[in-house]
Formats: sequence, C-alpha cells, structure tokens
Amino acid sequence: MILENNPIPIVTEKELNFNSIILYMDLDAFFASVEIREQPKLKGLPIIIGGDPITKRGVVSTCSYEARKFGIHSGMPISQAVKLCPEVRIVKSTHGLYSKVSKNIMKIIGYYSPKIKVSGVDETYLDLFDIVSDYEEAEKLAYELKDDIYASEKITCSIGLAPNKILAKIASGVDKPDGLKIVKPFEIVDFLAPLKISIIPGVGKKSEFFFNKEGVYTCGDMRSLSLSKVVHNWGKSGLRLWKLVNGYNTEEMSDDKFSRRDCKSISDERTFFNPLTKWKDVWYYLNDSIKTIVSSAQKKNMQYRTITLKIRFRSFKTDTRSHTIPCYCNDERSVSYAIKKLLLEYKDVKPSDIRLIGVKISNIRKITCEQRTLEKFFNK
Ligand code: DCP
Ligand code: MG
Repeated sequence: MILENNPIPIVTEKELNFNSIILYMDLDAFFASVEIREQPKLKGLPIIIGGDPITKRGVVSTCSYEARKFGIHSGMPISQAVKLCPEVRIVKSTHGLYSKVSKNIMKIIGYYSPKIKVSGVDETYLDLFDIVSDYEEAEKLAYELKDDIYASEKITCSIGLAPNKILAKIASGVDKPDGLKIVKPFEIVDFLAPLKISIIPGVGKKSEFFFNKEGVYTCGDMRSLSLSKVVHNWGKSGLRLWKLVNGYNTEEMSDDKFSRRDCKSISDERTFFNPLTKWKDVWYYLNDSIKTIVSSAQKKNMQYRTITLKIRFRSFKTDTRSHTIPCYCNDERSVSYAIKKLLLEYKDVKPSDIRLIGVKISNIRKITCEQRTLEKFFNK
C-alpha cells in the first residue's frame, strides 16, 4: 500500500542507480538538410520535402527550420503548409539518397561504440559505458562525432547525453538544430521541471489532455503531485512518469537492447596474377597494404589489437594467421612487426605459389580524446 506521507515509496535499488552514459543522436531536418546540401541555393529558405511540387498534393515529410517558423511540420498536408507560407519551396524527395547518407552516418557512429541501437533512419542510441569515464569525456566524444558526421556528409545533428535512453532523447531535442545537451543524474529534476509533460516519449495528445485536466502541464507540475494521487489517477504509467520527473532511473537494464556491431575491422588485399619470384616483392606489397590500413585507421582515430595476415595460394587454399598484442596501438611499426612475425611461419613457401596476400586489423576501438592527448604528449 502506498502512503500519502511516504516520499519515496516503491523505488528499487536499481532505480536509484545510473550506471550508463547514453548518447542519442538525431539528424537535423534530415531529408531537408540533404536536399539543401545538394542544392545550396535552397539554404536559408523555407522548404518542404515531400508531395508533388506541381500539384501541391501530398504531405510534408519534413521541412527546413525556416519553414517551421510558419508552423509547418511533418505530416501536415502540403495544401495547408502553402497556406501558412505561400512562398515555401516544395522539393520532391529522393529516398535512395537519404538511405545512403543514413547508412554512411550509422557506419561512422559504429566506430564510436560497439553498443549501438539504431532506432530510425536518422536517430541512434550509443551506450558509452565502456568508452568514457565521465560526462566530460562523453562531451568531447559527442563533439567529435558531430564533426565527423559533418565532415563526411555536410549535415548537422543534435545530441543528448544523459544517464538513460529516455532522457538522452529528450535532451537531444532541446537545443536543436546543431545542439548538444548534457543532463547528468543530479540535474534530471531541474532539467525536466519546465518542460511540457508531452516531451516524454509515450505521452501523446490524449494523455496530455487528461494530465492538463488535472493541472499537469509541465514535468514540474507532475513532480509536485503526491504519489498517491498520481497512482490513483493514472495507475502504473503515472507511477513511471512520476519516477522519471523525480529523477529516478525508470529504465530497466533489460530495456537496453543494444546490438553489438562488429563492423570492427579494416583490411586490404593484393592479388598477384603474375607470380612473384622474390620474398622482397611479397614484402613490398604487404608493406603497401600495411600503410593503407594504418593510414585509414589513423584518419578514423581507431586503435587495434589484432593483426591478421591472409595468404591465398595458387591452389586456392587460404590461410589466415593472427597476432593479438597486449595493448591497443595505431602505428605502422606495430603492424609491420606483427606481419613480419606471422610471415616467418611461411618461410618454406615459394613466393611464386602465393596468389593473394592480405592484412587485416581488428579488435578495434575509437581513441578517446584523453588517449589522443596522452599520445600527443608522449610523442612530442
Ligand atoms: N519523416 C517522414 N514523415 C514524418 C516524419 C519524418 O517522412 N511524418 C522523415 C523525414 C525526416 C526524417 O524522417 O527528415 C527524420 O525524422 P525526424 O522526426 O527526425 O525529423 P527531422 O530530422 O526532419 O527534423 P528534426 O530536426 O526535428 O529531427
Ligand atoms: Mg531528425
């Protein structure tokens, strides 16, 4: 039974703990940003993506932030949007391009954490628990991610950093576009208090109406209600919201179905159609592969521990040998050393029997800002 004067009833141990740092990324006006990138003359104009520019039929997929100032939004009939802003430009959508951009961006994000949950074409959650040690590091990582995305696709995104997925998503929306908002565990209550109750995912128009009827407009209003009233009026879902606005962790660990993305290797291969006669020549091509891989990893700020040598013989038999070093590295010397060591195992083979050689680095992780600073310091 819940007592009126009991301030924190039925809050479990788990709900008092925040162990993770979650990053939520959402691209800004995604389809519109891609179209503006493709046609820079559209920059700064109110534009709509979707429907037919000639007949002005269909619905708005999305619109630029300039168009949003007129009250235009996704899902609105284009006829209505044109009434709100007669000079609005209507741009037909090019879906193939959006999915290509989305895939590229998700690949970049995958380099930052193996724990990634893509939740839509332009949005993703990353669990940074194993990657950073505090919010300061998480902030640096978030800025790097924003820069990487912009450098690659010339579009901006907004990021929320918070102890759980719900809060990270809410945070990402408050400084849009090109925003970065951090909500640390002890800031949750003050952060949520002025925000409309409908900001919480799952609170739709209907529930908002019922909350408003009871005088609950903001998260702060919800917080000021007694728990017994909340539970009496709105049952379990009310209790969940009450806990959220009071700064408890309402997310079960089992909710965090992050998939582990193991797109974590970089490789390079060379095929010799004409047989090589000397080991010196084999090494020349291997060295070239090593240089290509190391430079690609350095550009992506990746470190690695496992180095693999692949050899395919003229008989098409393929051999791979790997070497894992005790600590992460990202220099040419370590890869070269490991490959030389692995190559020694083939010293009795005739170079002319080799059809293909390949080098792969795996067991990869993104270098955090702190590690990079340390490396720079030691390499001075
Ligand atoms: N989209 C759509 N129809 C909708 C909503 C969205 O086709 N009713 C498409 C177009 C959007 C993309 O999905 O560009 C991503 O949706 P978002 O809700 O993230 O909206 P935007 O990225 O466009 O804008 P924001 O800056 O608010 O994230
Ligand atoms: Mg978006």
